[in-house]
Amino acid sequence: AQTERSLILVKPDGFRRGLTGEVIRRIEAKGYTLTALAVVTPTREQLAAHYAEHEGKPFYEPLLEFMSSGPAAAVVIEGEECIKGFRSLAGATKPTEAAPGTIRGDLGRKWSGTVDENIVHGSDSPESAAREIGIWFPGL
Ligand code: YYY
Ligand code: MG
Repeated sequence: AQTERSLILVKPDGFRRGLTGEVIRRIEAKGYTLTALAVVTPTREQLAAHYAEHEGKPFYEPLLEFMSSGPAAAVVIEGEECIKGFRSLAGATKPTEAAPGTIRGDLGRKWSGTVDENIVHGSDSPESAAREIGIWFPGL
């Protein structure tokens, strides 16, 4: 197991609901280190880069619209296998399917409509993490 970095976003729904502290509390309680932390208002360009893999999918435009709906928190965390570990903390993509005990399972409230508002994003691989950190924290 090796030390990794992961890029976390507290999405506009989570930020609006005042859940940024709760997400950070769970990250710290798990033992991961906070490397960078910022409140960001995502631009279309940042979101298009961040979600490039989903371009053309039915939920792509609603997703970018939702992600543009207000400020978010961007966080870089560090720790042993924290990429997979944070995704375990986050739970399944759909709040209806996310297990209790996870961020999305415990706190996710919107599961109907064209886009899942599921509170958090977490990188899914070391390559994604490096790319996403470059989008939200250029130069880090
Ligand atoms: O990595 P993760 O956030 O769990 O899911 P992705 O498959 O990368 O999708 C990104 C984002 O898009 C997801 O968090 C919600 C939204 N979404 C959706 O609304 N409906 C889908 N069928 C798939 C994804
Ligand atoms: Mg993803």
